[in-house]
Amino acid sequence: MGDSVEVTAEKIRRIEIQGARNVAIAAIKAFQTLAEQTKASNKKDLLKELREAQGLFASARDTEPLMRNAMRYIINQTQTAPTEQVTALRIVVNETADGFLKDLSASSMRAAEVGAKRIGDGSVVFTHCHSSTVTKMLAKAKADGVDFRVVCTETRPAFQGRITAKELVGLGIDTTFIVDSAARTFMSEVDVAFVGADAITSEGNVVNKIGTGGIAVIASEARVPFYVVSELLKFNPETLHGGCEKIEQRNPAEVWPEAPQGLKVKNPAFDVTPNRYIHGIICEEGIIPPQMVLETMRKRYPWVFL
Ligand code: RUB
Repeated sequence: MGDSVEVTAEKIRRIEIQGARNVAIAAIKAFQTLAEQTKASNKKDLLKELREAQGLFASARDTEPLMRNAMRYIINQTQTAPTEQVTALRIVVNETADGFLKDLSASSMRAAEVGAKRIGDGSVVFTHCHSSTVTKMLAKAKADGVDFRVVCTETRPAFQGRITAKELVGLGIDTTFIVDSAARTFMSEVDVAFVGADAITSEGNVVNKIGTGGIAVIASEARVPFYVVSELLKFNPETLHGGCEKIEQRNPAEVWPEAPQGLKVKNPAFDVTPNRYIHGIICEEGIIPPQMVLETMRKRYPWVFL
């Protein structure tokens, strides 16, 4: 049995579980645990428990539409299932969650396969933060026998770049680790940049780890193609109706634990990269221009708009 809703939410809050895909997977699995352990005796109570878990996860990390889309999908399927029996509904939650996880895995694998083809022999790849989808793509390129090396940032303040660096070294990929502020210095030797995504807006702008927007500008200045590797379900449907993806503000102590009293320290976890800096979004549909995300979503995932 997996972790409970409470334990999972806490791990997400503390970034023990990090990255949009891993966060969504953990929440989905916790939904399955909830369905397994529930004491609800009717449909209404089971749905209430699921909605409470949904609220807890959404507040554990603000900027995670993939997780929100997944939870909404599972709850909708449970709500509309043609049964009132809790035993049957538990199976609905479990099987819907399994199906979602399977599709998510297929989407990231497809993105990895497509993206890997954009890495040429002898090339230098730049990445920022830790994206499991980007790592999957780099692993695929390595497995395909492409000879390339990677420059990756440490990613202040939580150092997710160290996770990336460890994974890449473990895969036998030649990797150079730099401080975030060295991005411009190293961009001149880079052929292509790849980052993950936490959220994609209806305009095709991308929300990802703080610093991503600046790296995109630097890549543009250096004429380095800048790609976002992401499952399309990171799309936030609320942005279509004028809403903005809320940027998570984290504890300032992550930046400077013993900062002098009276100093203002800000710690936004993410920033927005405007679509004009994005060469393409590498996803389960192949490589699409960011401006085509909305149209592609409507065709592939119409339920997101309901
Ligand atoms: C992680 C981050 C990643 C995206 C995509 O931020 O910005 O680039 O989440 O990751 P944090 P993935 O460490 O704060 O969660 O491709 O694994 O979904």
